[in-house]
Amino acid sequence: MRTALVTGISGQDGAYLAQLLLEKDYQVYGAYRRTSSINFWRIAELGIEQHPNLHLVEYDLTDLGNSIRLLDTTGADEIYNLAAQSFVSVSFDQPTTTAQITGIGALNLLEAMRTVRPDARFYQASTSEMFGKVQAVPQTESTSFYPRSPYGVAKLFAHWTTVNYRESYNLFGSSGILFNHESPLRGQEFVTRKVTDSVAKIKLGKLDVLELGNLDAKRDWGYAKEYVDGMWRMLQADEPDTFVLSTNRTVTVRDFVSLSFAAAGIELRWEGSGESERGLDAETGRELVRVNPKFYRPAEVDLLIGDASKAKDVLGWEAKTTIEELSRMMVEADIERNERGFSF
Ligand code: NDP
Ligand code: GDR
Repeated sequence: MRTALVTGISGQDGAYLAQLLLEKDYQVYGAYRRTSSINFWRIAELGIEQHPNLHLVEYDLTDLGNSIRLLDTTGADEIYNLAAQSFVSVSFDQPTTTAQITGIGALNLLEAMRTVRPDARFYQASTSEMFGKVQAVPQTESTSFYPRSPYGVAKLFAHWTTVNYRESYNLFGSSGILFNHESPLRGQEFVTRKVTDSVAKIKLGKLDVLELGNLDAKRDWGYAKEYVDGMWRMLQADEPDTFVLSTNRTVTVRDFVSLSFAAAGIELRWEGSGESERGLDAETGRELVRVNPKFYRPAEVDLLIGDASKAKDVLGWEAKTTIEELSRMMVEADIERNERGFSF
C-alpha cells in the first residue's frame, strides 16, 4: 500500500485529492493546522472524514522541526504540498505571514524531505499567479514570470526552490502551475463561490445585491476535481518536471456572473462602466450586482489563459468541464445548501 501526505487537507484541493488517493487505495495522512475550531466540512461533504485509511495529523508548515518529524513518522512515499495562505487579497495586508507560510513553508518541507525522505516524491502547488502581468498569451511552462502580489512572489520562491532541489539534490520534486480551479468546495472569499452563493441567496430572497470588485479580470477557470488528478499524474511520471494545468479558455468575472445568474433562471443586463457599472434583472430592471471599489486590489492580474498541451502529451491529462457546466454545478450546490441552512 502506498502512503501519501497531503498538506492543506482542510482546503478545497486537499479534500478532492484525499478522496482520489483513497479511491486508489493509498494510506493518506491529511495534515491540518491547529485552530480553536477545526473545520473539516469539505472532507465531511465528500463522505471521507471517517475513512479508515485517512489519518488526520496536526501540522504547521512554518515549523521545520514539525516538518521533519511529520515526514519521518508518516513515511510518506508521495508528498503533496497544498497548504498555503492562498487568498491573493489577504496577501497584500499580510505579506510577511504569506511569505512565511506560502514561501518558506515549502522550503521547510523540501528540507525535511532532503533530510529524512530523499526517495519520496514531492508535488508543489504552484500557480498561474506567478505569470502575473501579461508577458505572453497563452501562458506555458516557458512563459516569463512577473508576479503581481505578495502571494505570487511567495509562490514563485516555492516554485524555484522546488526546481532547485530537483537539480541540486536529485530529489523528485514536481511543480504544477495550476490555473484557477473551482468547485462547490471552493472557499467563499474567492470570486466564483462568492458569486454562486450570492446568486443562490438572491434567488431565495436572502440577499438583495451582490457587490464585486474588478469585473474585467479574465481567468482560465477549471474544475478542481479534475486538477487534483493532474497532480497525482505528475508524481506517477518517469521524471520530475513542471506542468501547466488549465482549460485553455478565458472569460471575464462579468461573464462568470452572467452565467451564474442564468443558471438560476435570471437573465442579467449590464449598464454603466467602471465603478458605476451595474447588473440588472433584464425582466424587472432590479439592481442585482454593483461594483464596490473596496474589492479592488493594489495590483491586478488582468488576463490568464493557459496552454496545457505539455500535460496532455506527457501525462494524458486534459480539462473536461466547461465554465458553463462549472457555474451551473456551483449554483445548484449553493441553492441546495442555502435551502438546508448550511453556510460554509
Ligand atoms: P485553500 O485555501 O482552500 O486551502 C489552503 C490550505 O492550506 C487549508 O487547508 C489551510 O488550512 C492550509 N494552511 C494554511 N496555512 C497553513 C499552515 N501554516 N500550516 C498548515 N496548513 C496551512 O486552497 P486550495 O485548496 O484552493 O488550493 C490548494 C493549493 O493550491 C494552495 O497552495 C493554493 O495556493 C494553490 N493553488 C490553488 C489554485 C486554485 O485555483 N484553487 C490555483 C493554483 C494554486 P486552514 O483550513 O486551517 O486555513
Ligand atoms: P485569484 O482568485 O486572485 O485569481 O486567485 P479570486 O477568485 O480571489 O479573484 C479572481 C479575480 O476576480 C476579481 N474580483 C474579485 N475577487 C474576489 N475574491 N472578490 C471579489 O469581490 C471580486 N471582484 C472581482 C479579482 O480582482 C481577480 O481578478 C486564486 C486563488 O485560488 C489563488 O490561490 C490561486 O493561486 C489563483 O487563483 C490561481
